[in-house]
Amino acid sequence: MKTVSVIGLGYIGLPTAAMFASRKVKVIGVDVNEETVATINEGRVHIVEPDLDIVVHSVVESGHLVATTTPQPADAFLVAVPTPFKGDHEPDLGFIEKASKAIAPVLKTGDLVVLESTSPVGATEQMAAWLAEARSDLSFPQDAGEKSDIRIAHCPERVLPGKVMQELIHNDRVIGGMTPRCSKEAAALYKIFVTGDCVITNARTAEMAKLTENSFRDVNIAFANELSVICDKLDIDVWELIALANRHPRVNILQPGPGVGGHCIAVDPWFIVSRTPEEARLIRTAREVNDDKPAWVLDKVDAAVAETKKSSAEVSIAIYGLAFKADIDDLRESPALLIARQLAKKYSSLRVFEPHIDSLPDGLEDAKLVDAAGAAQADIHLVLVDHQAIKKLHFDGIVIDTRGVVAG
Ligand code: SAJ
Repeated sequence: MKTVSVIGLGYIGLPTAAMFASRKVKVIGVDVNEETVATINEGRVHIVEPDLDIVVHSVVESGHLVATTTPQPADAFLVAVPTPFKGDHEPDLGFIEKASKAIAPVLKTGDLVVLESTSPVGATEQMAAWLAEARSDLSFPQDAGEKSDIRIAHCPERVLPGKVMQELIHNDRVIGGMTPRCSKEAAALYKIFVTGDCVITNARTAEMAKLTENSFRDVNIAFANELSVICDKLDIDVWELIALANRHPRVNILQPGPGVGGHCIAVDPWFIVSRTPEEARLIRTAREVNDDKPAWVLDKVDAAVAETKKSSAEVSIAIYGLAFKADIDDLRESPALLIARQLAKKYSSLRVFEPHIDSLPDGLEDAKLVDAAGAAQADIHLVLVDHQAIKKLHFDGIVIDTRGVVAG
């Protein structure tokens, strides 16, 4: 591959672009956001991911990575744009459609287009249809099979935020080409930096594999969350219970929390539910169980406030952690943030201990960002994230521990 173009320079696209560029491939990064493009071209990053800044700085300086807002000709195009859902949990492929229409004019015979975005089953075929519609002068795999001018594949990203730069290299990749030749070319592309296996299947199975992985985790977290609610009612320490059950050689229960956050696990299972609503009963219920957990935590806080016999204006509540999971600064789709914002509407004296941020986000204007000593003086201590810095603390007074930091 002489030139690779990555469309969408976000949490997946930018690290992937940087990885190819670090292997001396010429990379054209494309993003609709001018500020993102300018930041990258200065050798800086607009997202937080360990080691990403160092690699981006070096590949921009060496000239291997250049960012732009306008697609340019390349030999391979990797589409890594968001796939959110709409109002009723229906997948929104609008960004994939826009990206397809943006790259179509610069496609040429022999090019490979890979969809990396997590997508509902059928999205790769849909992308191929959009490309074919825009370029009737070229042939595509859905019509021309192995003889097509353009090769198309789905290769879902599967990296864990916080460990992206290692997992991109070491994780196995699922490669779903629209034909065997498409798969072969996509596998050869990823082999430029992937040391894990590039396992070949078809596009629909690759799409479903990614959704299955995140649904598997969601269902298992829902099991832990449901256990935590049951144990609370039965006066059993859920953390001790899970530790005991996990001593069984074939049991491995995950950890309860204040809900499931992030941009993937709380979204992707809906892509299965929306395609097969009658069949995906367990997957839907798991989503509901996890989505209900923040409301359960809020009820616990109300009960604790009642215990203090103080009014909502008098009682002081310390919140420990706002991020969507431990030891990262990412607040997007965070159940902890959702809970904090709800509490801020009701209680006027909120203190937030979140060592990974410098200022509080919208909705928490009246709350105070405090250090551990400032949090320690509160009447109620609400632990929402198991950051290392929070695990070290000693808590006095009423504690609501959603992460098992204090117990055990
Ligand atoms: N969580 C719990 N209890 C647990 C584990 C997680 O409550 O025992 C919560 C976390 O606190 C967080 C949420 O679940 O709020 C999701 O965190 P996570 O660490 O499970 O996953 P993500 O969203 O950071 O990344 C996932 C990964 N998928 C799987 O592990 C199957 C990652 O490999 C995917 O690439 C990523 O989704 C993605 O982009 O799809």
